[in-house]
Amino acid sequence: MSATLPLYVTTPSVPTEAELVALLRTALESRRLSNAGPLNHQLKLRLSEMIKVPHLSLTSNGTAAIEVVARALEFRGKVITTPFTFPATAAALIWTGVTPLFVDVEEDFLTIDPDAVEQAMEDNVSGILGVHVYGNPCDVVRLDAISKKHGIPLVYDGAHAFGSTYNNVDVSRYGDATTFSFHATKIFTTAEGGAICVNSPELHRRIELLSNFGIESEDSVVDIGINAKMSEIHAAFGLANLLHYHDDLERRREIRDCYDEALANVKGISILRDRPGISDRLQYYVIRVRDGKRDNVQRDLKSCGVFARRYFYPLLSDIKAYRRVCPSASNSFPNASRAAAEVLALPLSANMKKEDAFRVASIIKTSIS
Ligand code: T4K
Repeated sequence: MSATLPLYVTTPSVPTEAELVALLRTALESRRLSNAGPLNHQLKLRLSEMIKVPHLSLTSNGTAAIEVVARALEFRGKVITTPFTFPATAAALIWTGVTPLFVDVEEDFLTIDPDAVEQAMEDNVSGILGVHVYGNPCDVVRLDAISKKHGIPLVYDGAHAFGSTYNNVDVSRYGDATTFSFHATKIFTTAEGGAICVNSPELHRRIELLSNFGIESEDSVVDIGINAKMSEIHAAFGLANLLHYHDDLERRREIRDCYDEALANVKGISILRDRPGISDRLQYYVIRVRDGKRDNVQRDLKSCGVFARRYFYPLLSDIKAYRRVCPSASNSFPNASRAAAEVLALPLSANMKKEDAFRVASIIKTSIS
């Protein structure tokens, strides 16, 4: 059977036209298009039940979710985070007037290194923002202890981690708040969208207020909020997509297993490990290509119609615009720098066929041999 070309790093799952129209009808007939409409309510309920979290707010995207959390937790001064991430993580802090303080990541899982966090602590640090990179949870136990010891909030950017559990508990139950992205490239998508999960009802209330301009009622504005709301159209898209969500995960598992089989023990390559204790990591399939061959491999894949991505290169700490405003806790980030030079996210989506994964693996093997 022929492969599905071109192959992008990810391709969104979409509902059928009939499924989408059925859900959109509610919005079209009622003309309720935004501001906590019934479809938002329904999606919120479905997602909270699905991942078993007490408080979930929907947002317009994953970046706005981080901004709202930063305001809700009154981040100021510096917040310790990682340079090995998508620009949104640090940009959201900067846009709320907070300075990201970069520290290195752990060698194995590429999540923020708790030792580096501890070493970077200083008086004007008001929080920690870890990133569950590629769905691998941070070392939530050690980070929790550090945040409690210093009396500062702990937040996770879980843009890649929707639906993942760690020690049988949804990743978003750890820390004070977790943000998700439901962008088109994400495992569960509303086209554009995101969510914030928290355990505290008071924090949840504040987040809901801040996401809607701080408006409490028609005659009461209690805070300086922003517009971070999800529209009813996006909520409809999400609800329709949920109809296939579990099947999509199963398809992704099949593709992951094919890659695992085809790329095991290939000299010059290692497959990113799962942190022990996690359920599934199906957002990105990431390999590390050693000996400076990563960019060649990416080029060879591209010439065959396979668009793998160097998530995350360059490191934020190497980008001029970030260097200008973000101090670094150390002069170098050896683990993050090595990762930025070696990582390659291979195509992974529910639309792929098994032979696609074997074909990608075979191009890689030829490229590095
Ligand atoms: N924190 C982290 C750790 C994140 O990774 C992200 C986003 C965020 C926060 C912020 O969340 P949002 O505010 O975005 O909700 C993509 C996504 O745009 C971005 O959401 C994501 N991370 C990042 C890792 O990937 P690009 O610049 O790589 O996107 P692009 O347009 O090159 O798309 C990648 C591939 O996906 C394309 O080659 C084709 C395919 N694609 C893309 C889109 C948009 C489709 O098939 N359909 C589509 O509609 O950033």
